[in-house]
Amino acid sequence: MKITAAKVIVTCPGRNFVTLKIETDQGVCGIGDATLNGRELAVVAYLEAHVIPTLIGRDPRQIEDIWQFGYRGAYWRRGPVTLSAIAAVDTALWDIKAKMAGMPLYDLLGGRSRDGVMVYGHANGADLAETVDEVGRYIDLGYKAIRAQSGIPGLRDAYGVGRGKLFYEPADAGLPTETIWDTRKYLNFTPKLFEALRAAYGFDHHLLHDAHHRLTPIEAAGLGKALEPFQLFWLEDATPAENQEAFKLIRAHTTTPLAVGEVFNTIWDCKDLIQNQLIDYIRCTVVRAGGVTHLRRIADLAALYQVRTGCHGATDLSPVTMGAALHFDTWVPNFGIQEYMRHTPETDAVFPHAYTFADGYLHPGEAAGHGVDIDEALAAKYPYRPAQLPVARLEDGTMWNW
Ligand code: CS2
Ligand code: MG
Repeated sequence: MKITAAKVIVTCPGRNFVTLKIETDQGVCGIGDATLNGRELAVVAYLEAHVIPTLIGRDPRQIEDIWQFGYRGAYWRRGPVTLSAIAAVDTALWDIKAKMAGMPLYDLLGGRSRDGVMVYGHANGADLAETVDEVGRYIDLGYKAIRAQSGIPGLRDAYGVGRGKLFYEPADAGLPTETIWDTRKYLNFTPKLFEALRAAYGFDHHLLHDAHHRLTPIEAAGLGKALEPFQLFWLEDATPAENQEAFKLIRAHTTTPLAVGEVFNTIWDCKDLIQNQLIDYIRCTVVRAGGVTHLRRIADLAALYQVRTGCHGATDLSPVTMGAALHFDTWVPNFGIQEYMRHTPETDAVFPHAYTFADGYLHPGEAAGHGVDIDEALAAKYPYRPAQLPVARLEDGTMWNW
């Protein structure tokens, strides 16, 4: 069996997505997501110039060897561009293998470990009252777990609060929008939000929150401690994790569970955090961390330390990543939760998929492969549009983490 062709499809049904399609001499094709939000064309160039030529003529069944070739063969290891490209190839090859086997991907990985994949949705509002209402809307939609982000009094912009509600999109401009950040205002407000949410809805639902890398370790420790009475499912990206040791300080002060890793690319980025039991959930997902092949390795390391998975699932990960992640989630023994930020109907139409939502759970479906396709004719109607994520500055103009 041989790979005969591979091509990159860029489409923008409201936001940009990059998809790799691999074709074989047996007529079976597979697709993989290669979207890197705000840096899409870097991955396109990497795939087209450096990866696709090495795939032609290879046996698509040799998923492991092709992964190792992409990783070791690059010499310049790691990084989001390289690992997104490797992930796209890997996802497409697992899709092909599962289609050849006539199985949904989760069956090929080792079979079903659960009946459904618990997801969390994104509730966000301009202020506390609106955010409380939005969380209520998600409860009414059947969600068991909800992430709450709110506008902050006295701050013009806050992370996670979009113009839209069910479908907000942060990469909203051709050049980065400049937002203003104030940690003091955020720390004054956030415990009040969760106090109000628990007062309104009780303790039966899981509540989550994303600090989006904005805090120093000691500030993060203080927030975790202040949130303890409200029993969060997790506090995410409390402080940047380039320095994995920073989490020792947070951990020493709070029992609020910690989640990290949406920006990680490999097992090396989370090795110390996992082995030192400094986190509770690892956020890596298929496209960002080298595909199903590498994500499995991260999950297996995490399992040794009772760290559970919590795959990133924002809208900048295409339905192809969502589909593949749902198969992974259905199989992985140490599953925790899956993020589910809904794609727009336009995006769903470009990527017809087998997965479905019901009662707070996503189900990968029974189609052979990962169950997600691309409608190329429709994709071609939405040309690429430059779009970048915002940046953040402190009130005095200092650059901060968005
Ligand atoms: C966020 C993301 O979903 C999350 O937890 O942190 O929305 C993140 O901001 C985007 O994926 C960036 O592209
Ligand atoms: Mg996040």
